[in-house]
Amino acid sequence: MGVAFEQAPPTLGNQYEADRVLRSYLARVLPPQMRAEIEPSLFTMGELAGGELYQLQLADRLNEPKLTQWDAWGNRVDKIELTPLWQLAERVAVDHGVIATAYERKHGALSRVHQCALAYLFTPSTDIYSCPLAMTDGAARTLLVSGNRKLIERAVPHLITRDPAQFWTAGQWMTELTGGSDVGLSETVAKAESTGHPEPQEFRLYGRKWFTSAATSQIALTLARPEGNPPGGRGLALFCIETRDENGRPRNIEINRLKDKLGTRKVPTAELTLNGTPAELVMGTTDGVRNIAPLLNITRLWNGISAVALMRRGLALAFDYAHKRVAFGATLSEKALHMDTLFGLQAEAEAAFHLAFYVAELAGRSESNEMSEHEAWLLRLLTPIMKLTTAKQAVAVASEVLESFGGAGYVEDTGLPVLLRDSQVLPIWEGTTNVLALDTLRALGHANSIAPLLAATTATFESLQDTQLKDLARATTNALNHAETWLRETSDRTKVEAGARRFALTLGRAMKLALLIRHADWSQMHEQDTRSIAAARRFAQFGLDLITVC
Ligand code: MFK
Repeated sequence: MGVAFEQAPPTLGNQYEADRVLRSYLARVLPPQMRAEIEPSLFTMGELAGGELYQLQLADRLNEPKLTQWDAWGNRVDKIELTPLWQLAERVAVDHGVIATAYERKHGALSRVHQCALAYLFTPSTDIYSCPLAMTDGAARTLLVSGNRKLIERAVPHLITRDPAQFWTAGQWMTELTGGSDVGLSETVAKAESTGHPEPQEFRLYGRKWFTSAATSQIALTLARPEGNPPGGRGLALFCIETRDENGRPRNIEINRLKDKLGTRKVPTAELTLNGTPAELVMGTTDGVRNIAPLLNITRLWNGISAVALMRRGLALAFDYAHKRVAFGATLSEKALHMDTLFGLQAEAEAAFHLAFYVAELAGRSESNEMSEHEAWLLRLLTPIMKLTTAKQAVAVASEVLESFGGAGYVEDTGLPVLLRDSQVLPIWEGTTNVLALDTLRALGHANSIAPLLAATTATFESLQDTQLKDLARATTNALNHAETWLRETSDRTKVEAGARRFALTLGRAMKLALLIRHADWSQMHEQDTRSIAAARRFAQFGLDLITVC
């Protein structure tokens, strides 16, 4: 009898230990003392992500959240039961401070980097539990900057706790039937209740929310139009809702159904009717879109961190498998073309990583009030650029990762197809590519120039040692120069709008390469490691200047 052919599956080790890019980055940006203090937390999360969580993720594959609308006695209950993976993910996230770390601020501004590193390790093994975490983080930040003492005291301690019994998640209920991008079209009405006192006013909300992710949250930040307010985003106000009463019943909220989505199947995304739901104003009776922006910017950061995390997971599996799979007489790792393909993907992921974590650094400085005016401008500009470009890369990389497994990548019980389905949400939610390309123009404001970005990037290149990197640096500044000239010389606003996506993609690629160059130079000098230089060269080969090629 011949021996049956059996294929060894890909496996994962400790996902912190195995991640050269993360470890090298942290060695550059963190003071040694801080790195020594936080490494145990990253090591533990890396162990969970490659071990217990990953095993449960594979076992939990077919489970989905369940909505029960009625109990046996005819009472409307609208309960959602989460899957075992998500129940464990919540405990792990809270126990290990995946939100709390950013707010305890034990290491000042760099606490945000620590938190994002935890989130990056945690995310790929938890089937987008990053969604409720992102919104919870964004809600905490939004409430803190709102200055609303009552809500800060009531809600924020629950959002940032390390005690699972006290933990609340927050939802972000923005999207209505009228659309997800043009939030100003929202039709939900806020009716003021007469309290007999001049202040504070109480409100009840009436309307339908069409795409509410993670509908199990204890609170939600949402937009509604106080009666008499004008149409558009300015006429909306930002409200905070406590979703359930002390008996766990929805507070005049009906969950109509859960969405049947392409991916993110563990996320209980619901259609809701608000039928007189009590709601508290967060700040002011107008300007809801502006007031909810801190939440949007935090969830966009999470989107980018999730994008690089999913790319990393796909590549960890693909590289491992390449050492196991034998075809045409050798392992795939011995095949020049297969490895060349994977190294191309690695370069994309590595460049994306540096932009996402750079935005995390800036966000941390902003939250610690350590930010210069220039950095505040950079954070505002790079957040949409980072979100839109990393999301696009995540989809492309996930698709190639599946292909690198051949047929196995197309078969559900390998656990691989979910990578592609889940990545596909990243360019859609939290602002599509085009909406964020327009937001990039909005971020430039009246100055309508990227000259400060160009100047800062050129300045970081001055200390470069490596000649190959100096060449790549020239290509980067050329691309930024080109984008600046295009913006300056295009006076027709319709043409600027039509080119906004190419403009934003160009800035994104150029900034990724700039950050990769800076890191590669450091890594060569301090770690005698030239792999980041190889990644930078490879990333540049794919093209920098999308304004000219599209
Ligand atoms: C993996 C984890 C990912 C996270 C998971 C979360 C799951 C949740 C799923 C969702 O809820 S997805 C739905 C998310 N929805 C969006 O992201 C909305 C997308 N649309 C936009 O972002 C539009 O650009 C926007 C709604 C903001 C446009 O609305 P308007 O009313 O046309 O905005 P307008 O008038 O330009 O701006 C109003 C104010 O807000 C301006 O300030 P001023 O009043 O001072 O002039 C803007 O500058 C300000 N603003 C807008 N976007 C901003 C911002 N400020 C700072 N940052 C921003 N990003």
